[in-house]
Amino acid sequence: MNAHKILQDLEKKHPGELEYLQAVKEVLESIEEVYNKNPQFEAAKIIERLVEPDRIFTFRIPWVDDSGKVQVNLAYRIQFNNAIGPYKGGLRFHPSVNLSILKFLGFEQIFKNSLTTLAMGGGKGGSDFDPKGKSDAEVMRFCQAFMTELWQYIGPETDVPAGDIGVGGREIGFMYGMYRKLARENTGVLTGKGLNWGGSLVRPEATGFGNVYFANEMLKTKGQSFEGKTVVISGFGNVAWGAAIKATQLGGKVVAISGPDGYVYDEAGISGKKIDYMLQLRASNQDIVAPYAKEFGAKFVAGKRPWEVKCDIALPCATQNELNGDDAKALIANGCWCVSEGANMPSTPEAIEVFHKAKILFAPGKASNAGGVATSGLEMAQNSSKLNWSAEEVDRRLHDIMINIHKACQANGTDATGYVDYVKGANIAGFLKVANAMLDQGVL
Ligand code: NDP
Ligand code: 2IT
Repeated sequence: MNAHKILQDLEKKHPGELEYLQAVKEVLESIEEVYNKNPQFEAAKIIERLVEPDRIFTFRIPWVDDSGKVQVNLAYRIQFNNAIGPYKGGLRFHPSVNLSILKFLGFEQIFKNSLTTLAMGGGKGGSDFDPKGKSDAEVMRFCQAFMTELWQYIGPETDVPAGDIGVGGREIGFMYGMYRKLARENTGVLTGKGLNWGGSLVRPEATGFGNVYFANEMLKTKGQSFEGKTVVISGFGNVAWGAAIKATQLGGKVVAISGPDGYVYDEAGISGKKIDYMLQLRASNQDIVAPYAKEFGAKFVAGKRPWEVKCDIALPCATQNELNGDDAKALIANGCWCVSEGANMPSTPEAIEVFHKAKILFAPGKASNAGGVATSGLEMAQNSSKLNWSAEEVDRRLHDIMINIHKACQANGTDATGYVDYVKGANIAGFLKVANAMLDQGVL
């Protein structure tokens, strides 16, 4: 494989799809050496078959808002690769959603799902619908309209969507209801369901918990733990919330969270009731974190990201490319020595280079945020067997999965000096399983 040549071809075919090209470039660079050592991959054109999705569905969603006006949104479902299991991945509702963003997310999902050790392929979908300022009734009508189109492409053994930015329990509920009505069946076709209708305990917390479990494994390699450490988190959504709970439980002090409007600095630590308040903020559909500062007498820094706050551990949990090279330098200058991504691709390539040069602990999202989709896989297992597991059982399995992903990264990413390049490790381990499955199954 000539990674440079493949990228050049992709740039020509998909000009302007910056996030997608960024995600592909990172994987190609990480796996090039292993790929070229195994000529069977080249002979089967594995990489050419992996970088393009199996198929993309694009559809239009008309719906009626509360004032009686007709609104039209655009939506997609990308089925990227199902060599090791049904397509699996979230749905994102955010005005920024476009094909490039969903293709990057779907591509990353292939390797992430492979790392979980469970049988799940990669997929992603969503819409440019903006939940901000919408009433519950509007969200319901949109979700129902969305599902009247999506339902024909998905199924419990075919393609199993879940939540992502802008899609939480409420949206999954509205979509599941419509699917059930159209398909006339009750199955585990979506994950992140409510507990009364097939959901799994711990799924809401799982991405954030998993991220902290992964970070803890990294800290252990240095004989350290979360105890007494200062933690900065970006975002205030589902992932940030779970990470704040677990980091606090393990003895860390979370001093910052953020939103598109700026960040909150709470020197006393964001714990207990204050973490519960994050849920209220999200449910308000207002898209701002500032009210936290007022409620709890903390400092609000408008228009800034939290990477200027002094910390030991940073957990970026908001969105892609939210931490650039300068932010990375600022973190390191302030003493940060562990960064574990809860979001998908939050660090730019320049930021990752800064972390690697400084030899700090750095975990890429496809490894460290895999706990969310892994627990979706556990929800699917419970649905198939028509059983519910206890919170302890799910959490134990999630914890084991994160420990195993950490081991896989170490096994494939440790260099001659003993430094672990978790990006390389995650990409190689995730890739090999899928590539070998594709080889076994012939040219498809
Ligand atoms: P939520 O919608 O619950 O929260 C998303 C957070 O990111 C919010 O704080 C949101 O603020 C902020 N955000 C979104 N877009 C932007 C933007 N363009 N600029 C600045 N801030 C932004 O989503 P999740 O917590 O579920 O998702 C967060 C990240 O974690 C995403 O990268 C997602 O892909 C990833 N992830 C999620 C998993 C899950 O299970 N939910 C699993 C694995 C990864 P606002 O909405 O106000 O813009
Ligand atoms: O990015 C992700 O892994 C998710 N949004 C969760 C996907 C899932 O199927 O649970």
